[in-house]
Amino acid sequence: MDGPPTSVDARPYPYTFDPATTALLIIDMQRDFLEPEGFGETLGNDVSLLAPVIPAVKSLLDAARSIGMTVIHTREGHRPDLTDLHEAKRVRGNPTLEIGDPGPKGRILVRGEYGHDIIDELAPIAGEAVLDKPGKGAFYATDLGLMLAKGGITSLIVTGVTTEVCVHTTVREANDRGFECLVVEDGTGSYFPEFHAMALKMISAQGGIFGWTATSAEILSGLGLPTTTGDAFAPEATTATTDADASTPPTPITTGA
Ligand code: C5J
Repeated sequence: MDGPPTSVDARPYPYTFDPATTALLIIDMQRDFLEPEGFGETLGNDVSLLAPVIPAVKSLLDAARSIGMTVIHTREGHRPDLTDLHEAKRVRGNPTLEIGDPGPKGRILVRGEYGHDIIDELAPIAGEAVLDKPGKGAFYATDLGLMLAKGGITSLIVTGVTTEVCVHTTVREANDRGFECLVVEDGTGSYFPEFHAMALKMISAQGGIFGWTATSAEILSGLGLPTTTGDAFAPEATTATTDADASTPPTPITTGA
């Protein structure tokens, strides 16, 4: 990954970063949010609205794997004994099933359950951190800050769901901690398209008050990679510098907080 800094066409102005000090952060691409019968649906949302995000995130995940860029997946959820679940969050929204209740995909938003895990299309591979978080922000009650500091990461390319909730909270937290954030316009999504659009505008407004936004194609182009998905980015077809081994399941990083 040595070379000159990468420059990406972005809003409000080009985003310059070094892939060696940048992490692809994939927020909460879990069955509980993207598939029927999970947490998102219990709150009355049409979860099919998030499906279009998947190809853009996949294209960036494949690209990151191909160049050995750090990848961090997050999952929102709670310990099976729910000791990390605020009462306020448990009852919020008057859901049809509360967090911890048994559902068709396992207990709602509980770690270790099928519904809590990341969708098959974006399944982590060895060498990629999986960060479990009890809140909306990825820094709250987790060791993400420590992981980024240890890895020398100063810049984040942020994808995932939902734009105005966990993505926005995390970007705001990251911004206050001194990280540069590039939020992927087609690699983030919301149950409310209007919130998605405004959330992106909020990030790049005022000269980039929280960061930058760009499309996945703009990022791939900036990296000098093809903008179509497919075998060209498959990790096994590249000289990735990661120690990823698809045959070994990753070890989830669970926070002790
Ligand atoms: C929500 C999230 N929307 N990952 N979580 O509750 O954005």
